[in-house]
Order: sequence, then structure tokens, then C-alpha cells
Amino acid sequence: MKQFKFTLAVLGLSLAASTAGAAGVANGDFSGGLTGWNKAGNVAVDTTNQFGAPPAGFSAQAVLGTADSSGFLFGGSAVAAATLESFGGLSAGSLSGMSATVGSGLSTDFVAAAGERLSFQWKFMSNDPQGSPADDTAYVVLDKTTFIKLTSVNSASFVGGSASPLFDETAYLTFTSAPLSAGAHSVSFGVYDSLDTLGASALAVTAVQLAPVPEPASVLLLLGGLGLMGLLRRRSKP
Ligand SMILES: [Ca+2]
Repeated sequence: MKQFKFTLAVLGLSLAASTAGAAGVANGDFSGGLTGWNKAGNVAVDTTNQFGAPPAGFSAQAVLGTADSSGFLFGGSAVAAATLESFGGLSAGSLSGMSATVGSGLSTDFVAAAGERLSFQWKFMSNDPQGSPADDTAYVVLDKTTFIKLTSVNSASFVGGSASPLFDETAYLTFTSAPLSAGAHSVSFGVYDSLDTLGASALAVTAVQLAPVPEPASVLLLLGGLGLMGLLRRRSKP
């Protein structure tokens, strides 16, 4: 009976964790356009696969571009590196010090339960060829302090060609953060032109969400283990 109660308690805990995770990131799939998000520069939501299809299960993607006036980047004009730095909460000169000239950003605030991880799906697209000194870069900033480079022209693994109007792309990849502390957090995406403002680049993002803790697989393993323990205990009785 004690065993049964303990299993129920574990189930209750995992359900509570899932419920907390459901609060997550509001409009992280951009089905509501840019509602709940702040933007700087050239950012828009693509719902017509103009930049290729979003990952399976999603129907929209936010696209951040570096171009000022290219017809295929439809969200306005990119902003100066200094504007992008303050938008992302980065110190002055941190992006321009990496040769950033102009770019665009997209951010939101969210609340996490202890141990939850932030995940999102992203792809980088560029007209700058690999080997170019202009190393256009896509990045994410967590909590206005932690700068994480997603990729750049010279470190990207381009799949060859692109389903977008740009020449090359990485196809969609998944980012997962380290476990977060309980409470308020922020995430800020960015893409910038390097050295010059030629050769547009873009970052597509969707599926921004919190992974619940404990993960379903480990809960199943735990429940399976508890069940086995109960079985062994029953069998060991005379
Ligand atoms: Ca460029």
C-alpha cells in the first residue's frame, strides 16, 4: 500500500511539472503573429512558406533579416549594431566588436519552473558565400547576459541551396538551453551582417517553448522501475 501511495505521489509531481511547463512561452509558435514579442529591425512572421516550410507540426515562423530594402525580406529595415546591442541587453560594442554592422532582433519574456529548459527550432539562411570575410552571424541571448552564437556563414553546415529566396540554408535545427532557474527569464534572437551590408542573411525561428521536467521518458523509466520493484518484492515473499 505504501508503494502504491508513493507511485501516486510521483505521478502527481510529474503532472504538476507538466502543468507548470504549459504556461511556457506565449505565442512561441508565432501562430498569433508577433503578439507578445518585441522586435528591432527587419522581422516578420511567414505563414505562407515564403522561406520554406516550418518544421512538421508548425505553420508559422518568425524571420529576422539583415537587409534594408530587399523585396524578399519583408519586415522593415535592419538596425545599426549599437541598437541591436541595447535591444538584446548586450554591452555597447559587443556586437560591433565582432564586426557586426546592421541586423535585427526579436525577444520576449517568460516564466520558467525550476529545471525547465528553453528550446526552439531555427535555421540560418545567407547570400554570403562560405569563405567570405563577411561572416554574417545568427545568435541567441538568454536573460540579457548569455550570448550564444547559433552559427555563421563560415561555420554553418549549409545543406546546399535553400527553400527560401536566399542562396544557402542550414535547414531547421533544434536548440535546447541548460536547465533554468525558477522565475522570470528572457530570450532574444538576432542576426547581423558582418563587415558590410551586402549579402543578406536571415534567421528563421519557431517552436519556442519550455521542456517540462522531469522529461516524459525519465518519468516512464521511473514508473517502470517502481513497478518492477513492486513485482520483485511480491515475488520474494514466501
Ligand atoms: Ca552579409
